Amino acid sequence: MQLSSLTTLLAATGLAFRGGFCPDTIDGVPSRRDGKAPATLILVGDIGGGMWPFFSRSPEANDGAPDPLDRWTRRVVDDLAAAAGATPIYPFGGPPYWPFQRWAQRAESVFPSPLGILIHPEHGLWHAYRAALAFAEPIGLPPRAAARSPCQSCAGKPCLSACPVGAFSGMGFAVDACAGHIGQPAGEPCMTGGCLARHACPVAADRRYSGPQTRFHMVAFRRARPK
Ligand code: B12
Ligand code: SF4
Ligand code: SF4
Repeated sequence: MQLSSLTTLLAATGLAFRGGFCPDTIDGVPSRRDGKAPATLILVGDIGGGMWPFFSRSPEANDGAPDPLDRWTRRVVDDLAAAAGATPIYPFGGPPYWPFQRWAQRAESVFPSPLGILIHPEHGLWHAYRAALAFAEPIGLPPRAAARSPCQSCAGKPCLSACPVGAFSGMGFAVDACAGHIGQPAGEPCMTGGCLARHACPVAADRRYSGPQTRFHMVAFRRARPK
């Protein structure tokens, strides 16, 4: 398959090409369904909420059953992978989880931010990974853009001081502090407007998710948080 054919298939789903790489053993990419080792792994995902109009109008988003985004992703990406001759791998469904953030750093120029989420020089913190596609054949990939992390030159690092409960103290993400806050009335600004730390980041402010998408992810996070 040519990359251009894959991007045409992706355009009909709202998902975007998120880079790719030729896996080594150390990358821990599983074998394909046909038993072959993948020659190319391509990541697909959301950029700036591009998938939202497609997902929000889907049957899964409106049937009231659990995990609508994961179910939508599986249906759409399973079909796309079958058409493209790829084996799909998903970031959800664990534990254990496939190391998508490690794979993402192999696939494109993204960097760990102080929030734990990867930052992209153009998309900022407003992107996510929905699946990986394992191809048996080598696929021509665009040259990787030379880029530096925007965090390196970010003067005040406002993301680190915006959380009302100090969930990002340099010791990782204090999930319990965050979860405790957003479960209380005082956490309503985070629930309706989105994570204040993420919103404090000045990079790619024009790619922030819409209100409904933000709220959807926050509700899903509140449900999924470790108890
Ligand atoms: C379990 C999980 C969580 C757990 C625990 C996170 C943690 N501390 O590890 C919880 C439920 C808390 C969580 C929360 C969120 N998560 Co989460 N999560 C995952 C998941 C499913 C597995 C992570 C894992 O264990 N991987 C296995 C290890 C071996 O893989 P790895 O790549 O080598 O590990 C990396 C991560 O652990 C990362 N990491 C370390 N500390 C932290 C802290 C945070 C907050 C995050 C996000 C990552 C992170 O660093 C490792 C090295 O690169 C991944 C998907 C995936 N399969 O990777 C998403 C994932 C990491 N999450 C993601 C996101 C966006 C979030 C949220 C922002 C969700 C939201 N509301 O929108 C929140 C953050 C909270 C907030 N205030 O908004 C995205 C990150 C995208 C990106 N740009 O990097 C991922 C990749 C899912 C996706 N579909 O894209 N998450
Ligand atoms: S506010 Fe600055 S340090 Fe924080 S994620 Fe954005 S660019 Fe990086
Ligand atoms: S959602 Fe709110 S409480 Fe949780 S980390 Fe973000 S700013 Fe802090």
